[in-house]
Amino acid sequence: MSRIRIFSGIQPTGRKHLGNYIGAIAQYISSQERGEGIFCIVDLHAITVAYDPAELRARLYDTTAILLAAGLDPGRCILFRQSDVHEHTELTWLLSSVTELGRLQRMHQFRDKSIAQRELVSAGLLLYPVLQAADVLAYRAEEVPVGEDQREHLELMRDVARRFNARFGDGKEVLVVPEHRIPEVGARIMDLQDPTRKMSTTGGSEQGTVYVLDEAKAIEKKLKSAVTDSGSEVRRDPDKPGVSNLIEILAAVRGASPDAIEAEFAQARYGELKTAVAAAVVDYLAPVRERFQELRADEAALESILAGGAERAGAIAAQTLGDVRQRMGVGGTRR
Ligand code: AQP
Repeated sequence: MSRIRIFSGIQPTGRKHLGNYIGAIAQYISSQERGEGIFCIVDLHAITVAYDPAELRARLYDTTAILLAAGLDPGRCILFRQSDVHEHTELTWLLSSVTELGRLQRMHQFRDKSIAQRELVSAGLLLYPVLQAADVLAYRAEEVPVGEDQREHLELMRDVARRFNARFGDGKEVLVVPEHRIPEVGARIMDLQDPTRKMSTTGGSEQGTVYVLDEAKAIEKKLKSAVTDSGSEVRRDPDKPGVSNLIEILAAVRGASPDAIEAEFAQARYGELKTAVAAAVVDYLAPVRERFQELRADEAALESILAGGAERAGAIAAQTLGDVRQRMGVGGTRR
């Protein structure tokens, strides 16, 4: 039986946070046991908003080292840099012809991020979800592990694949319609200072965001000063977003169910819950931070891993592109 193909992309910011870790990175690591994992650091997505070129390169190495430190194994998965495989950009253009403009304009992320841009709302920001669709569809991936915030983009990519197949497939599924895999626990980790908003790279508060590379002391401080709610009972409730978030974090980090955490802390006060979450998160992230320091120091080794990954990824993507070009009637017939 062939193994399931799993693809996901992650932005090259050095400041990966606990939400990214629980919602996405932890899933990448476990997916190596289940299937053929293909993981891409999406530098071409990062250039759709204002950025500094030298900084981008440095952050790309940071992200590579974080993923390896977390447990991605280049011997068991493909890890590469998006811009090293030019098929992603070519497929973006080809797929833009089966993507509805109005839908792109209505995407939540486009609307939120365009408001945040001071100088320029780029066309790239609008096309971001088409590039994301190309990332996944180029590999004919069956499954995409992501956090809850990516649900809308996944739906668009599924529609793009379906429309392509209907228009050009001649009854065949030329592009695979992927399924998302959103974790049951920790799909949407919230900001510790404003638990009605998701923990986020660009939109959150510094004190409300635990970074993967934070020192133990900083993690403790942030979790112990997390905003909680009125009342004193430790249980999940829509009126208790702060406490619900802490329960969810502890459950995800321990690999337990939120029900089990509620039962364990049924007699406890908020302070005890915060202390337990802080200790668990410190233990969870400490080994990643330690391994990161070592891996990040050797940029040549990181480049070599990314180059090896790009070669393997490129071979798969080139096959899909060959089929897509042929179906769409573009390019020579000998390609
Ligand atoms: N708060 C979150 N809880 C659970 N999962 C999350 N993800 C992001 N925030 C949370 C998931 O992390 C993956 C990688 O995200 P990314 O680095 O590619 O995207 P990003 O958009 O830069 O990360 P942020 O923090 O979401 O940035 P902002 O808020 O600036 O857009 C994705 O699978 C995502 O679902």
